[in-house]
Amino acid sequence: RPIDQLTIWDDAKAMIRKARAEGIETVHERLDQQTPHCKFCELGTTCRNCTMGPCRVSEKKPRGVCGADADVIVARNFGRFVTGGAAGHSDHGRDLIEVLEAIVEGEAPDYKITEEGKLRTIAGEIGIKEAGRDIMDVAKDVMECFFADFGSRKKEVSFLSRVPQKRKDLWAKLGMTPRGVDREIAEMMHRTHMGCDNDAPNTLIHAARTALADGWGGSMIGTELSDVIFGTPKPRMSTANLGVIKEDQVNILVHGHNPVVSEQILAAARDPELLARAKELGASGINLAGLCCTGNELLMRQGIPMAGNHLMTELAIITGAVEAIVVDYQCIMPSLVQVAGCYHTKFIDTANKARFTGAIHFDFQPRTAMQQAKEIVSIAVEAFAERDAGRVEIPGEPIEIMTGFSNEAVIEALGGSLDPLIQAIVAGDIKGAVGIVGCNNPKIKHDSLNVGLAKELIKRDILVIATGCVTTAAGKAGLLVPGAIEMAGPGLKKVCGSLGIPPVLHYGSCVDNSRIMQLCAALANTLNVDISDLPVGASSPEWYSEKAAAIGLYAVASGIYTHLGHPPNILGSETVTNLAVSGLEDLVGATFFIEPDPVKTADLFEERINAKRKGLGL
Ligand code: BF8
Ligand code: SF4
Repeated sequence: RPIDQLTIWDDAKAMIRKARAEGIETVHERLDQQTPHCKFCELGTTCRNCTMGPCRVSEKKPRGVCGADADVIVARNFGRFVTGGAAGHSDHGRDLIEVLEAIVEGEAPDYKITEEGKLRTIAGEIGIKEAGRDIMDVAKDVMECFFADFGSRKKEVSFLSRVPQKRKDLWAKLGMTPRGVDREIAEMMHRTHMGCDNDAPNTLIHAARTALADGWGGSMIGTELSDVIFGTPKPRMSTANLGVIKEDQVNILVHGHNPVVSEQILAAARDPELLARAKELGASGINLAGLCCTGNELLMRQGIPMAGNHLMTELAIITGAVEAIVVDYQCIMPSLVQVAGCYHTKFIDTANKARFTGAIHFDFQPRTAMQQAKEIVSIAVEAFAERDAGRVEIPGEPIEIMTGFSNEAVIEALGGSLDPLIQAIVAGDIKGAVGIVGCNNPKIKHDSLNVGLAKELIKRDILVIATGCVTTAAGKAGLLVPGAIEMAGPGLKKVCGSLGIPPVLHYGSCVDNSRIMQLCAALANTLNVDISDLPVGASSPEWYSEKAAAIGLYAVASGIYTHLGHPPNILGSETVTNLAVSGLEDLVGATFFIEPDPVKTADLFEERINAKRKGLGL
């Protein structure tokens, strides 16, 4: 396909052109090779859950060998899909609990409890006594409570304490209360074994429960403990796009999700000895930049610049100026090893659960974190000598962005409570809010919908909250600076202008969608209504991953009207599709809607928000 159809960005276009000139294959060529995709798989009507099959069902052959019909097969496939996402986020959350455990046990010399106050607040929220107790004792109890959230002995995960009672009662009635993270994940694998849950709606209810265990369990634990250990984000300025890669420096890109690794790489990149060695080799410094969600983690807390989102990861290496790409897990295209192999770039993986053939491997551990991080940075520094200056091309100048909007920071900016925000909503200056979250997908022109929808919404005085890969898109479009109020409607312009904040707020990585859930719950609790009564929405316009599906489903199950730019592989079942786009309204007070056009999407959000405002008497 012509380059102009692939992306809206000049930096991306320049690098795709360079890749083609140098004969390097990217995601776009591979998508072309894979198109057309299998029609049965697209519809969700294939099953490989046993060896009587695999089966493909259709009108002509409506049942698999075991007798499962399209409804059962689609529901099982979607259930497992969501569960994969919930497992990814939640296992990331578990890694943070393990770091907290190592801190408590004195076995993580390079990590500490940075936010004692936040840890005490969390303890209070989950029913652990903290007043007058030593912080390490509190940390131990919090750690044990969160580990227990993963098991099966609890009636509900701890952070359900944040959820409005009405919503909790509804979940209890529907059998949707998340009891334990691992429990719901394991139960979904059980239910979808041949001969178990053969009632599509029942399977989907459990899919929602598994997603809720992610949103109010694993992800929320991940976010909150990351804040406790690395600091709660505060507003600050940074930059984004490939221009953040520096021609005269050793460039290290961190990619993946977990700040446990990337925070240590950042600290090691500031080591004076390594800096001296970099200078000896002719570099003027060591430059760290982020990709995807671990980039968001470092951006939110440390202001580290963002090189790009999902579809920029291959292209960042193609600048020819990247000495090392250091990855942990999730959303790391295996192709990066091959792309790195076309240059002097070292590809370094750090997690035993996410190894890449051909990578330099580190089994990154809390006990040895800094020493390992220094070794990794040293590999990058030495690679500078191998760089081929003739192949370096860094497109574009970095764009300014404002980041660091945690709920704590927002409340502080509002003067200590959510009241001014509620007043702005009541007055109609802010009509409502939509979280735009998630990914890129090469099937959709890169960032066209992410940016298009954000612009359309702020024009209509709808505040946008961005996380995940949407962040970089919004940033590059100039939407993450206070000056972006010029693109907003008059009400939003007035409110954001007076607070000095952008009309699109960067709320963090994908696990940080839990911050948005917490904000919605807090608003609902303040107003004494359910989350489904709020004038809010969620969207993932260019989503691709299992994790995005889990996020979408926990948003809907929490009562938030949720947009997807393209459908999941469920259209082969009318029952499942109808439930997703309409039937869920009666159950949980919200549905999914699928719409590829950003203007129509904004219309639908506006309609919904106006209806919710009316419901609240506004
Ligand atoms: O968790 S937005 S492409 S990087 S899945 Fe992945 Fe999607 Fe990016 Fe982060 Ni989220
Ligand atoms: Fe076929 Fe049923 Fe086995 Fe699936 S579980 S592969 S539909 S026989």
